[in-house]
Amino acid sequence: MKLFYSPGACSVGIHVILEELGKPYELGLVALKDGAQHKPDYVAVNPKSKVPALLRDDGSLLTEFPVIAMWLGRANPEAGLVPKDLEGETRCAEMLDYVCGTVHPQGFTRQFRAANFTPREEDLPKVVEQGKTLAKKYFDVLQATWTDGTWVLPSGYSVADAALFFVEYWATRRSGMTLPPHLDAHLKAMLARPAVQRTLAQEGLAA
Ligand SMILES: N[C@@H](CCC(=O)N[C@@H](CS)C(=O)NCC(=O)O)C(=O)O
Repeated sequence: MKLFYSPGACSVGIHVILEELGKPYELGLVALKDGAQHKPDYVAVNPKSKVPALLRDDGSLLTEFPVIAMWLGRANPEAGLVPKDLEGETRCAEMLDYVCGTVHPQGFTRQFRAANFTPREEDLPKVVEQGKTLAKKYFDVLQATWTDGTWVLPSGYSVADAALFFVEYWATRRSGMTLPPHLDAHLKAMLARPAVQRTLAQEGLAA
């Protein structure tokens, strides 16, 4: 398997899952800061020009964070990273979808790629502010609906934790935000995991 990633991008969550699984994989660097996602060699691999993308051993490519995360979890049941019961799996998918479909694009893409949201240069600071306001609102929803314990699911650590991790990491390391208590404790618990520490070190990111 080969993970196409960019340091500190949302692909860091899939990188964490691969480290948790402990099976061999390769990393393919797609440096977003250099626009590598639009260069022909990567577009030939992933026409969507996004990371993460996972090249599987059969040569097929998977894209979209929630799908890659669920596939890795389901393909490696012994790791216990996706609940086996219907309710647990559904709640796991619910968090993946919220993080990747709402918190990431509406909260953080607004902050990091404000120009995607307005053609008017004078509006860029407002878009960034709007992103921060939305991200705070989404984190407050997660705080208010937190079930029990350290991890996203009451049944224990899952791929949903790796998804929540990347937006918590962005919030605190890139956006200067303060997380509400459950999320702050969650981020600290994530940072204490050896798989997360290896991932951050491999991507050259601060713990
Ligand atoms: N829907 C995709 C979104 C992935 C995404 O937006 N990735 C960002 C990095 S965090 C990216 O590749 N951005 C490059 C660009 O937009 O040009 C998913 O969930 O995997």
